[in-house]
Amino acid sequence: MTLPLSHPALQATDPELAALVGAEERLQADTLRLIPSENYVSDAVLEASGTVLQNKYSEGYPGRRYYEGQQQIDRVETLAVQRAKAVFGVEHANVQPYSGSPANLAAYLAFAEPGDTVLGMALPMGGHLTHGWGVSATGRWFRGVQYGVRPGTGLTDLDEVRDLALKERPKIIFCGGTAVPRTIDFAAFGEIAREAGAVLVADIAHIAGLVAGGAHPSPVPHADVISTTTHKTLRGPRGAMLMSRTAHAKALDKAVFPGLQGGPHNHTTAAIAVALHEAATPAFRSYAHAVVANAKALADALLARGFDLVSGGTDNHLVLIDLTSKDVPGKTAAKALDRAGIVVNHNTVPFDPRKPFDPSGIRIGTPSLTSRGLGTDRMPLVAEWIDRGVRAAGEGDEEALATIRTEVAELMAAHPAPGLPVG
Ligand code: DSN
Repeated sequence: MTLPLSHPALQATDPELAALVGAEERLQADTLRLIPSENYVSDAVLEASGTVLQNKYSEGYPGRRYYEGQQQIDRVETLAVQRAKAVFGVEHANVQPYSGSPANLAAYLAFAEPGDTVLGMALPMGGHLTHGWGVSATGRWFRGVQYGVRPGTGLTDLDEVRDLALKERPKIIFCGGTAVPRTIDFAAFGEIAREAGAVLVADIAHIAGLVAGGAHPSPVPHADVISTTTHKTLRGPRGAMLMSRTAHAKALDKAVFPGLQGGPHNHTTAAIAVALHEAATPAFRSYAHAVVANAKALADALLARGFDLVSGGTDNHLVLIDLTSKDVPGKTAAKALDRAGIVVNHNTVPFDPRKPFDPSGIRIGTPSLTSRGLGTDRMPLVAEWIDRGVRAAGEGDEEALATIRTEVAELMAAHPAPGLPVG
Protein backbone atom coordinates (compact mmCIF):
# COMPACT_ATOMS: atom_id res chain seq x y z
CA MET A 1 0.00 0.00 0.00
CA THR A 2 1.28 3.48 -0.84
CA LEU A 3 0.99 5.62 2.25
CA PRO A 4 0.13 9.26 1.73
CA LEU A 5 3.10 11.58 2.14
CA SER A 6 0.95 13.99 4.14
CA HIS A 7 1.14 11.86 7.32
CA PRO A 8 4.90 11.36 7.75
CA ALA A 9 4.89 11.70 11.56
CA LEU A 10 2.04 9.26 11.92
CA GLN A 11 3.81 6.80 9.66
CA ALA A 12 7.03 7.08 11.63
CA THR A 13 5.38 6.76 15.05
CA ASP A 14 2.59 4.31 14.41
CA PRO A 15 2.81 2.61 11.02
CA GLU A 16 -0.03 0.25 11.93
CA LEU A 17 -2.47 3.11 12.47
CA ALA A 18 -1.04 5.04 9.50
CA ALA A 19 -1.79 2.04 7.29
CA LEU A 20 -5.41 2.02 8.45
CA VAL A 21 -5.76 5.74 7.70
CA GLY A 22 -4.17 5.22 4.30
CA ALA A 23 -6.54 2.35 3.54
CA GLU A 24 -9.54 4.46 4.55
CA GLU A 25 -8.32 7.25 2.28
CA ARG A 26 -8.10 4.75 -0.57
CA LEU A 27 -11.61 3.48 0.19
CA GLN A 28 -13.06 6.99 0.26
CA ALA A 29 -11.27 7.79 -3.00
CA ASP A 30 -12.30 4.67 -4.92
CA THR A 31 -15.94 4.29 -3.87
CA LEU A 32 -19.17 6.06 -4.72
CA ARG A 33 -20.28 7.27 -1.31
CA LEU A 34 -24.06 7.72 -1.21
CA ILE A 35 -24.72 7.85 2.54
CA PRO A 36 -26.69 11.13 2.74
CA SER A 37 -25.24 12.16 6.11
CA GLU A 38 -21.63 11.87 4.92
CA ASN A 39 -19.48 14.17 2.84
CA TYR A 40 -15.88 15.16 2.05
CA VAL A 41 -14.47 18.15 3.93
CA SER A 42 -12.13 20.55 2.17
CA ASP A 43 -8.37 20.51 2.74
CA ALA A 44 -8.77 23.72 4.76
CA VAL A 45 -11.36 22.18 7.10
CA LEU A 46 -9.19 19.08 7.49
CA GLU A 47 -6.13 21.18 8.32
CA ALA A 48 -8.02 23.33 10.83
CA SER A 49 -9.27 20.26 12.68
CA GLY A 50 -5.72 18.93 13.04
CA THR A 51 -4.12 21.99 14.63
CA VAL A 52 -2.56 22.75 18.05
CA LEU A 53 -5.95 24.11 19.14
CA GLN A 54 -6.31 20.45 20.12
CA ASN A 55 -4.03 21.18 23.08
CA LYS A 56 -6.27 23.68 24.88
CA TYR A 57 -8.86 23.50 27.63
CA SER A 58 -11.30 26.39 27.64
CA GLU A 59 -14.44 25.67 29.66
CA GLY A 60 -16.76 28.64 29.48
CA TYR A 61 -17.43 31.08 26.67
CA PRO A 62 -15.32 33.84 25.04
CA GLY A 63 -14.43 36.41 27.72
CA ARG A 64 -15.87 34.16 30.47
CA ARG A 65 -13.48 31.19 30.76
CA TYR A 66 -12.35 29.08 33.68
CA TYR A 67 -8.82 28.84 32.24
CA GLU A 68 -6.21 31.46 31.29
CA GLY A 69 -4.33 31.46 28.00
CA GLN A 70 -7.47 31.92 25.90
CA GLN A 71 -6.25 34.87 23.82
CA GLN A 72 -6.50 33.05 20.49
CA ILE A 73 -9.17 30.52 21.46
CA ASP A 74 -11.61 33.31 22.30
CA ARG A 75 -11.00 34.82 18.87
CA VAL A 76 -11.47 31.48 17.14
CA GLU A 77 -14.79 30.77 18.87
CA THR A 78 -16.01 34.34 18.37
CA LEU A 79 -15.23 34.05 14.66
CA ALA A 80 -17.15 30.76 14.40
CA VAL A 81 -20.13 32.27 16.25
CA GLN A 82 -20.15 35.42 14.09
CA ARG A 83 -20.00 33.36 10.92
CA ALA A 84 -22.80 31.03 12.05
CA LYS A 85 -24.99 34.05 12.81
CA ALA A 86 -24.28 35.57 9.39
CA VAL A 87 -24.70 32.36 7.36
CA PHE A 88 -27.98 31.31 9.02
CA GLY A 89 -29.36 34.79 9.82
CA VAL A 90 -29.80 34.08 13.54
CA GLU A 91 -29.35 36.24 16.63
CA HIS A 92 -27.46 33.66 18.68
CA ALA A 93 -25.21 30.70 17.97
CA ASN A 94 -23.48 28.20 20.23
CA VAL A 95 -20.78 26.25 18.40
CA GLN A 96 -19.70 24.04 21.31
CA PRO A 97 -21.99 20.94 21.17
CA TYR A 98 -19.82 17.88 20.53
CA SER A 99 -22.29 16.49 18.00
CA GLY A 100 -25.96 16.36 17.06
CA SER A 101 -27.21 14.17 19.91
CA PRO A 102 -25.65 16.32 22.68
CA ALA A 103 -26.96 19.42 20.90
CA ASN A 104 -30.50 18.03 21.02
CA LEU A 105 -30.05 16.94 24.63
CA ALA A 106 -29.11 20.52 25.47
CA ALA A 107 -32.48 21.64 24.10
CA TYR A 108 -34.20 19.21 26.50
CA LEU A 109 -32.13 20.52 29.40
CA ALA A 110 -32.97 24.11 28.48
CA PHE A 111 -36.71 23.75 27.97
CA ALA A 112 -38.05 20.62 29.72
CA GLU A 113 -37.94 18.67 32.96
CA PRO A 114 -37.57 14.87 33.17
CA GLY A 115 -40.96 13.26 32.57
CA ASP A 116 -42.24 16.12 30.42
CA THR A 117 -43.86 15.32 27.09
CA VAL A 118 -41.97 15.92 23.84
CA LEU A 119 -43.26 15.44 20.31
CA GLY A 120 -41.07 14.25 17.45
CA MET A 121 -41.18 12.22 14.26
CA ALA A 122 -40.98 8.47 14.92
CA LEU A 123 -37.60 6.98 14.03
CA PRO A 124 -39.04 4.42 11.54
CA MET A 125 -40.92 7.26 9.82
CA GLY A 126 -37.71 9.24 9.26
CA GLY A 127 -37.13 10.94 12.61
CA HIS A 128 -34.08 10.80 14.87
CA LEU A 129 -33.36 8.79 18.02
CA THR A 130 -33.02 11.96 20.07
CA HIS A 131 -36.49 13.21 19.15
CA GLY A 132 -37.97 11.12 21.97
CA TRP A 133 -37.62 7.61 20.53
CA GLY A 134 -37.96 4.89 23.19
CA VAL A 135 -34.47 3.38 23.22
CA SER A 136 -32.81 6.79 23.50
CA ALA A 137 -32.33 8.56 26.84
CA THR A 138 -34.69 11.18 25.41
CA GLY A 139 -37.45 8.56 25.20
CA ARG A 140 -36.64 7.07 28.60
CA TRP A 141 -36.28 10.27 30.61
CA PHE A 142 -39.00 12.18 28.79
CA ARG A 143 -42.42 11.11 27.56
CA GLY A 144 -41.93 10.82 23.83
CA VAL A 145 -45.01 11.14 21.65
CA GLN A 146 -44.37 10.43 17.98
CA TYR A 147 -45.89 11.55 14.69
CA GLY A 148 -45.43 9.96 11.29
CA VAL A 149 -46.13 10.29 7.60
CA ARG A 150 -49.28 9.62 5.62
CA PRO A 151 -49.50 6.01 4.34
CA GLY A 152 -50.37 6.95 0.76
CA THR A 153 -47.98 9.82 0.14
CA GLY A 154 -45.10 9.33 2.56
CA LEU A 155 -45.42 13.03 3.44
CA THR A 156 -45.38 14.35 7.02
CA ASP A 157 -48.89 14.26 8.43
CA LEU A 158 -49.24 17.84 9.70
CA ASP A 159 -52.83 17.20 10.77
CA GLU A 160 -51.57 14.45 13.05
CA VAL A 161 -48.81 16.74 14.35
CA ARG A 162 -51.38 19.44 15.21
CA ASP A 163 -53.83 16.98 16.80
CA LEU A 164 -51.08 15.41 18.94
CA ALA A 165 -49.64 18.79 19.89
CA LEU A 166 -53.00 20.12 21.08
CA LYS A 167 -53.90 16.88 22.86
CA GLU A 168 -50.54 16.11 24.49
CA ARG A 169 -49.30 19.69 25.06
CA PRO A 170 -45.58 18.83 24.65
CA LYS A 171 -42.92 21.13 26.05
CA ILE A 172 -40.87 20.65 22.90
CA ILE A 173 -41.77 19.78 19.30
CA PHE A 174 -39.00 18.52 17.03
CA CYS A 175 -39.17 18.75 13.26
CA GLY A 176 -36.57 17.32 10.91
CA GLY A 177 -34.99 13.89 10.90
CA THR A 178 -32.67 11.43 9.22
CA ALA A 179 -34.80 10.10 6.36
CA VAL A 180 -37.01 12.98 5.27
CA PRO A 181 -36.80 13.36 1.48
CA ARG A 182 -39.17 16.33 1.23
CA THR A 183 -39.15 20.02 2.17
CA ILE A 184 -39.88 20.59 5.85
CA ASP A 185 -42.73 23.07 6.32
CA PHE A 186 -41.15 25.11 9.11
CA ALA A 187 -43.91 27.74 8.97
CA ALA A 188 -46.60 25.11 9.61
CA PHE A 189 -44.61 23.55 12.46
CA GLY A 190 -44.05 27.03 13.93
CA GLU A 191 -47.77 27.76 13.89
CA ILE A 192 -48.58 24.43 15.57
CA ALA A 193 -45.92 24.98 18.23
CA ARG A 194 -47.23 28.46 19.03
CA GLU A 195 -50.81 27.16 19.22
CA ALA A 196 -49.73 24.36 21.58
CA GLY A 197 -47.41 26.55 23.67
CA ALA A 198 -44.39 24.39 22.79
CA VAL A 199 -40.81 25.26 21.94
CA LEU A 200 -40.11 24.32 18.31
CA VAL A 201 -36.69 22.78 17.70
CA ALA A 202 -35.85 22.49 14.02
CA ASP A 203 -33.22 19.78 13.64
CA ILE A 204 -31.64 20.71 10.33
CA ALA A 205 -28.62 18.41 10.65
CA HIS A 206 -29.22 16.80 7.26
CA ILE A 207 -30.11 19.94 5.33
CA ALA A 208 -27.95 22.63 7.02
CA GLY A 209 -25.81 23.05 3.91
CA LEU A 210 -28.91 23.34 1.74
CA VAL A 211 -30.34 25.99 4.07
CA ALA A 212 -27.01 27.87 4.11
CA GLY A 213 -26.84 27.71 0.32
CA GLY A 214 -30.45 28.75 -0.26
CA ALA A 215 -31.52 25.35 -1.61
CA HIS A 216 -34.03 24.65 1.20
CA PRO A 217 -36.24 27.16 3.05
CA SER A 218 -34.80 28.40 6.33
CA PRO A 219 -36.38 27.62 9.71
CA VAL A 220 -35.81 31.29 10.61
CA PRO A 221 -38.05 32.90 11.93
CA HIS A 222 -40.40 29.93 12.55
CA ALA A 223 -38.30 27.81 14.94
CA ASP A 224 -37.39 28.84 18.48
CA VAL A 225 -34.23 26.75 18.33
CA ILE A 226 -32.24 25.39 15.40
CA SER A 227 -30.10 22.37 16.05
CA THR A 228 -27.62 21.08 13.51
CA THR A 229 -24.56 18.97 13.03
CA THR A 230 -21.81 20.56 10.98
CA HIS A 231 -20.52 17.56 9.03
CA LYS A 232 -23.30 16.62 6.64
CA THR A 233 -24.40 18.87 3.76
CA LEU A 234 -22.67 21.79 5.55
CA ARG A 235 -19.34 20.05 4.76
CA GLY A 236 -17.62 20.88 8.04
CA PRO A 237 -15.96 18.81 10.76
CA ARG A 238 -17.87 16.41 13.01
CA GLY A 239 -19.52 18.83 15.41
CA ALA A 240 -22.75 20.68 16.02
CA MET A 241 -24.34 24.05 16.69
CA LEU A 242 -27.42 25.40 18.42
CA MET A 243 -28.93 28.63 17.14
CA SER A 244 -31.79 30.76 18.42
CA ARG A 245 -33.17 34.18 19.08
CA THR A 246 -31.44 36.20 21.83
CA ALA A 247 -34.29 35.39 24.19
CA HIS A 248 -33.23 31.72 24.35
CA ALA A 249 -29.47 32.33 24.27
CA LYS A 250 -28.82 32.12 28.00
CA ALA A 251 -30.84 28.94 28.53
CA LEU A 252 -29.12 27.16 25.64
CA ASP A 253 -25.62 28.26 26.59
CA LYS A 254 -26.16 27.15 30.18
CA ALA A 255 -27.49 23.80 29.01
CA VAL A 256 -24.45 23.12 26.79
CA PHE A 257 -21.96 24.28 29.44
CA PRO A 258 -22.00 23.58 32.33
CA GLY A 259 -25.20 21.55 31.88
CA LEU A 260 -23.94 18.79 29.61
CA GLN A 261 -20.38 19.32 28.52
CA GLY A 262 -16.94 20.29 29.75
CA GLY A 263 -14.35 21.97 27.56
CA PRO A 264 -15.23 22.66 23.95
CA HIS A 265 -13.22 20.93 21.22
CA ASN A 266 -11.39 24.01 19.99
CA HIS A 267 -9.85 22.32 16.94
CA THR A 268 -13.38 21.44 15.86
CA THR A 269 -14.57 24.98 16.55
CA ALA A 270 -11.82 26.25 14.26
CA ALA A 271 -12.82 23.83 11.52
CA ILE A 272 -16.48 24.86 11.92
CA ALA A 273 -15.38 28.47 11.43
CA VAL A 274 -13.60 27.50 8.20
CA ALA A 275 -16.60 25.51 6.95
CA LEU A 276 -18.88 28.48 7.62
CA HIS A 277 -16.44 30.76 5.78
CA GLU A 278 -16.72 28.39 2.82
CA ALA A 279 -20.51 28.14 3.19
CA ALA A 280 -20.79 31.92 2.73
CA THR A 281 -19.28 31.79 -0.78
CA PRO A 282 -21.11 31.76 -4.13
CA ALA A 283 -19.36 28.44 -4.87
CA PHE A 284 -21.06 26.84 -1.88
CA ARG A 285 -24.41 28.21 -3.00
CA SER A 286 -23.87 26.49 -6.35
CA TYR A 287 -22.84 23.32 -4.51
CA ALA A 288 -26.05 23.27 -2.43
CA HIS A 289 -28.22 23.69 -5.52
CA ALA A 290 -26.21 21.04 -7.39
CA VAL A 291 -26.75 18.56 -4.52
CA VAL A 292 -30.53 18.97 -4.92
CA ALA A 293 -30.41 18.86 -8.73
CA ASN A 294 -28.38 15.65 -8.56
CA ALA A 295 -30.77 14.05 -6.06
CA LYS A 296 -33.78 14.90 -8.26
CA ALA A 297 -32.02 13.54 -11.36
CA LEU A 298 -31.04 10.37 -9.49
CA ALA A 299 -34.60 9.93 -8.19
CA ASP A 300 -36.00 10.33 -11.72
CA ALA A 301 -33.54 7.81 -13.13
CA LEU A 302 -34.40 5.31 -10.36
CA LEU A 303 -38.14 5.77 -10.97
CA ALA A 304 -37.55 5.15 -14.67
CA ARG A 305 -35.94 1.84 -13.68
CA GLY A 306 -38.99 0.81 -11.66
CA PHE A 307 -37.76 1.62 -8.17
CA ASP A 308 -40.32 2.66 -5.53
CA LEU A 309 -39.28 5.83 -3.71
CA VAL A 310 -40.81 6.92 -0.42
CA SER A 311 -42.89 10.07 -1.15
CA GLY A 312 -42.34 9.44 -4.87
CA GLY A 313 -39.10 11.41 -5.12
CA THR A 314 -37.12 14.10 -3.35
CA ASP A 315 -36.89 17.85 -2.73
CA ASN A 316 -33.49 17.73 -1.05
CA HIS A 317 -30.30 15.65 -0.95
CA LEU A 318 -31.87 12.34 0.08
CA VAL A 319 -33.72 9.48 -1.61
CA LEU A 320 -35.33 6.64 0.33
CA ILE A 321 -35.75 3.51 -1.79
CA ASP A 322 -38.35 0.89 -0.83
CA LEU A 323 -37.05 -2.40 -2.22
CA THR A 324 -40.15 -4.45 -1.37
CA SER A 325 -41.22 -4.76 -5.02
CA LYS A 326 -37.68 -5.83 -5.99
CA ASP A 327 -37.89 -8.67 -3.47
CA VAL A 328 -34.42 -7.87 -2.08
CA PRO A 329 -34.12 -6.94 1.62
CA GLY A 330 -32.46 -3.59 2.36
CA LYS A 331 -29.53 -5.09 4.20
CA THR A 332 -28.79 -7.64 1.48
CA ALA A 333 -28.88 -4.85 -1.10
CA ALA A 334 -26.70 -2.51 0.99
CA LYS A 335 -24.05 -5.18 1.57
CA ALA A 336 -23.99 -6.19 -2.10
CA LEU A 337 -23.73 -2.56 -3.22
CA ASP A 338 -20.84 -2.10 -0.78
CA ARG A 339 -19.05 -4.97 -2.51
CA ALA A 340 -19.72 -3.12 -5.78
CA GLY A 341 -18.05 0.03 -4.42
CA ILE A 342 -21.34 1.86 -3.81
CA VAL A 343 -21.73 2.80 -0.15
CA VAL A 344 -25.31 3.17 1.16
CA ASN A 345 -27.10 2.24 4.37
CA HIS A 346 -30.07 -0.03 4.92
CA ASN A 347 -33.01 1.90 6.29
CA THR A 348 -36.55 1.36 7.47
CA VAL A 349 -39.30 2.71 5.25
CA PRO A 350 -42.53 4.09 6.74
CA PHE A 351 -44.84 1.26 7.92
CA ASP A 352 -42.01 -1.21 7.32
CA PRO A 353 -43.16 -4.79 7.94
CA ARG A 354 -39.51 -5.86 8.38
CA LYS A 355 -37.26 -5.42 11.45
CA PRO A 356 -35.08 -2.26 11.81
CA PHE A 357 -31.86 -4.31 11.60
CA ASP A 358 -32.98 -5.86 8.32
CA PRO A 359 -35.49 -3.42 6.87
CA SER A 360 -37.06 -2.98 3.44
CA GLY A 361 -35.20 0.07 2.25
CA ILE A 362 -31.91 1.69 1.45
CA ARG A 363 -31.16 5.38 1.99
CA ILE A 364 -29.01 7.26 -0.50
CA GLY A 365 -27.97 10.87 -1.03
CA THR A 366 -25.90 13.14 -3.22
CA PRO A 367 -23.77 15.40 -0.93
CA SER A 368 -20.53 13.41 -1.39
CA LEU A 369 -20.73 12.74 -5.11
CA THR A 370 -21.54 16.42 -5.68
CA SER A 371 -18.45 17.38 -3.66
CA ARG A 372 -16.49 15.31 -6.19
CA GLY A 373 -17.91 17.28 -9.10
CA LEU A 374 -20.37 14.72 -10.48
CA GLY A 375 -23.30 16.40 -12.22
CA THR A 376 -26.83 15.48 -13.28
CA ASP A 377 -25.51 13.91 -16.50
CA ARG A 378 -23.93 11.14 -14.38
CA MET A 379 -27.05 10.29 -12.37
CA PRO A 380 -28.53 7.85 -14.94
CA LEU A 381 -25.28 5.87 -14.67
CA VAL A 382 -25.47 5.88 -10.85
CA ALA A 383 -29.07 4.64 -11.08
CA GLU A 384 -27.98 1.95 -13.54
CA TRP A 385 -25.26 0.76 -11.12
CA ILE A 386 -27.77 0.64 -8.25
CA ASP A 387 -30.21 -1.28 -10.46
CA ARG A 388 -27.57 -3.78 -11.60
CA GLY A 389 -26.26 -4.06 -8.01
CA VAL A 390 -29.67 -4.75 -6.49
CA ARG A 391 -30.39 -7.34 -9.19
CA ALA A 392 -27.02 -8.97 -8.60
CA ALA A 393 -27.77 -8.99 -4.86
CA GLY A 394 -31.00 -10.89 -5.50
CA GLU A 395 -29.28 -13.37 -7.81
CA GLY A 396 -26.12 -13.74 -5.72
CA ASP A 397 -24.07 -12.68 -8.78
CA GLU A 398 -20.66 -11.70 -7.32
CA GLU A 399 -19.12 -11.34 -10.77
CA ALA A 400 -21.62 -8.63 -11.69
CA LEU A 401 -20.81 -6.81 -8.45
CA ALA A 402 -17.07 -7.00 -9.19
CA THR A 403 -17.66 -5.54 -12.66
CA ILE A 404 -19.59 -2.60 -11.19
CA ARG A 405 -16.81 -2.05 -8.66
CA THR A 406 -14.27 -1.66 -11.49
CA GLU A 407 -16.52 0.77 -13.35
CA VAL A 408 -17.14 2.81 -10.18
CA ALA A 409 -13.41 3.04 -9.38
CA GLU A 410 -12.73 4.26 -12.92
CA LEU A 411 -15.26 7.09 -12.67
CA MET A 412 -14.11 8.04 -9.19
CA ALA A 413 -10.48 8.23 -10.34
CA ALA A 414 -11.56 10.94 -12.77
CA HIS A 415 -13.18 12.93 -9.93
CA PRO A 416 -10.65 13.42 -7.13
CA ALA A 417 -12.18 14.12 -3.76
CA PRO A 418 -11.40 17.19 -1.69
CA GLY A 419 -9.27 16.51 1.38
CA LEU A 420 -7.85 13.22 0.15
CA PRO A 421 -4.14 12.82 -0.58
CA VAL A 422 -4.75 9.94 -2.98
CA GLY A 423 -6.57 10.35 -6.27
N1 DSN B 1 -26.86 8.82 12.01
C1 DSN B 1 -27.12 10.08 11.33
C2 DSN B 1 -27.57 9.81 9.94
O1 DSN B 1 -26.91 9.04 9.28
O2 DSN B 1 -28.55 10.37 9.47
C3 DSN B 1 -28.05 10.88 12.08
O3 DSN B 1 -27.66 10.95 13.40
